[in-house]
Amino acid sequence: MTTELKNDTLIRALLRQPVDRTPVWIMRQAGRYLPEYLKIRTEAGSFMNLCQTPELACEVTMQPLRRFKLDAAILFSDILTIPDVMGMNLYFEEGKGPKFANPITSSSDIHKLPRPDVGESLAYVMDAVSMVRRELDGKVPLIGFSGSPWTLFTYMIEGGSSKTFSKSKKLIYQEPALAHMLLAKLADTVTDYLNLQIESGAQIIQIFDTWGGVLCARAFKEFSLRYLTRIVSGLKRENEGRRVPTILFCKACNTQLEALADTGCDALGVDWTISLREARERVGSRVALQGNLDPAVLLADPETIHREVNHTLTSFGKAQGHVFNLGHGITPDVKPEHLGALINSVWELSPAFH
Ligand code: 1CP
Repeated sequence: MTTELKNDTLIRALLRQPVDRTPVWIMRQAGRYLPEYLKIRTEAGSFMNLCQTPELACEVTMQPLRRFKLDAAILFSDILTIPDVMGMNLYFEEGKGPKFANPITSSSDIHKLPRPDVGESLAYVMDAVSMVRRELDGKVPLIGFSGSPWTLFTYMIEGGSSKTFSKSKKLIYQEPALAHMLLAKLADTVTDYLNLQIESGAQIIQIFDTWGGVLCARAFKEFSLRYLTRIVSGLKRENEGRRVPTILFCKACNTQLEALADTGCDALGVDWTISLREARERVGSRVALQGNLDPAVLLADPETIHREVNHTLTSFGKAQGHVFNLGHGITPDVKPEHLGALINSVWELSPAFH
């Protein structure tokens, strides 16, 4: 496996070093908006089979890179592989999102959850990481990822997706010690998992706190931020003689940007509800920023996309430390050509900002 990196624009931008254009990658760049993904997904039979077969996970990771001039690959997997190997047995019911064959129904179920040996039970993820690195051959860096402890906790306690997060919130308010026990176990597991991804070849790490924004400010600090900080301080920060930048993406957490910038991460992913100008003013030079085009812009025509890309670049302004991305994942109803238009616009417009 080569350790040479032909395009390190993304790593440089995440470390706030000079670049000659703004790097771009897209959250959920491999997925249901691509017909070639849907084909493999059907052949694989189930989403879990796709994740658990390194050859298929590798193929799906590479698909968007064949179409678009992206500055990174992101490993194809899911954040819910951790609860799966803690014994909850994850499955996806068609059109209904994630479910667990062994849901949590009592406090004693929570006590019984093990700290898994992810090197063993998630070896298929590490195999996929090594395979993607070989396939990339140093073309662009590979991003590894995990869910945050709080976001994993919500899926585990709710038994799947939720609109109200009632069970998770009841637990943190009524039984905080029990909640902390599980969150601490998740934080240590996530740290092991991410360090193994780094050792297997992941060159950048992103942590998704998709549901941090449902907590009040005080609960966010106690039940999410504390564990994000613990993970960031436990991560291996260098590998193959290169810094491994860490990105925290916390959706709907814009009131917490300063605190997130103090976790020791290199970059913050921001959603589209804040202007990059304001986000930059608030975090200063502590971290790079990633984002933050509204994913719905991709439903509009290419001229509109071009104009909105220009707005996003202008909002960040002429400075170091911007990574172009959406403010959340691309949705399945987007036409692949529209994503192509976005990426071409970033390549065309961004040199003027450097
Ligand atoms: O059948 C299918 O094809 C299922 C769709 C799908 C896909 C394409 C799921 C199920 N997961 C994924 C891949 C995935 N998930 C990636 C791949 C890499 C890439 O970005 O290209 C990543 C990074 C994730 C991470 C993930 N999974 C998050 C955090 C990111 C985010 O978008 O907020 C979350 C919350 C999940 C849970 C999950 N997995 C799948 C679904 C449908 C969901 C969401 C359920 C919900 O809305 O609560």
